[in-house]
Amino acid sequence: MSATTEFEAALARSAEAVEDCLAGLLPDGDGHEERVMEAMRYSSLGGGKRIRPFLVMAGADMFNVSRERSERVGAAIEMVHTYSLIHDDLPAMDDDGLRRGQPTCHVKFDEATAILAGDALLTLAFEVVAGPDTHPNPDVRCDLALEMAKAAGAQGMVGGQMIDLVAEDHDFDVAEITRLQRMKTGALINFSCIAGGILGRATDHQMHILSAYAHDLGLAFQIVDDLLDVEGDTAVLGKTAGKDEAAGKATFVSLLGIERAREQARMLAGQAAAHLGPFDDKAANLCQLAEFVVNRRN
Ligand code: GRG
Repeated sequence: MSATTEFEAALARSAEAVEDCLAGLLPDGDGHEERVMEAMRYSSLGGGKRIRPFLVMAGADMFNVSRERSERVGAAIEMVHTYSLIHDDLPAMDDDGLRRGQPTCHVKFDEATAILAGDALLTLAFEVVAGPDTHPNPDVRCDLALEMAKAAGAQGMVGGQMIDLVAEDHDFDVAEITRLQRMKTGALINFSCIAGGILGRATDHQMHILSAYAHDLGLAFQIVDDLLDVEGDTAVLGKTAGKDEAAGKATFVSLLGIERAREQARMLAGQAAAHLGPFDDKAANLCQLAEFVVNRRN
């Protein structure tokens, strides 16, 4: 089996494992609250590349953490990610009708249910991370919850989303776009990369390496997202293409041009993998993921 095929198989296996874990963790009630639970399951199950859980699990594998534990943290970060997508698609934000190839949560259900489903997913993510099955040591669980809160909150993803909303009325330069994206997309990617180290009680030096990898990977991921918005096809993307230009938003592509943006993404992915040198072969999956991120089509 070639290295690429092996990696794709590993990605598919990890997506399947996180899907099973999510299915077991998501509530499935039958009272009057059933509708919000249905919406949570609708948006969380059966779609998405599951890159963030893969980062958690591949990182945790380097420290010999059991898959039972890392899958729970992978499922939790996927819940936070799914909440952000549900809320981002709302009419008050990006107002989109298509996500992961199917109608967005508020279109399938209604706005109020979509808001509640997002809220409940975010809350459940913390319940999962704080649960004793995630790690027997409460300090580890507390560290995970702390870092996940920082990544999701006003100094991370929510702050980045706020900057993105005001960006439409400003002429942002590359430095400002980089800061916005480091918060909006990079913060959750950073948490996903360091979570394995937290679970595995990595040294400060090892945590530093994981953060350096996350920094470059997150930016590469976002540049490719901008490229796909320009060059991608709605059917393949599973979400509406061409939205940035239609909204008149400055992106890495509008500021750098297609070729320089692509070059920059490749350079960052290579740099991300290079940071992992000290982990040798143990980091093979994380190195391959960096390559996957720049070659992805959706
Ligand atoms: C509403 C608090 C709040 C935040 C929204 C994440 C986000 C912030 C908005 C999503 C809009 C967007 C297209 C962001 C660019 C990067 C990104 C998060 C893309 C989607 O992630 P993928 O490609 O999606 O991992 P899948 O569907 O594969 O999980």
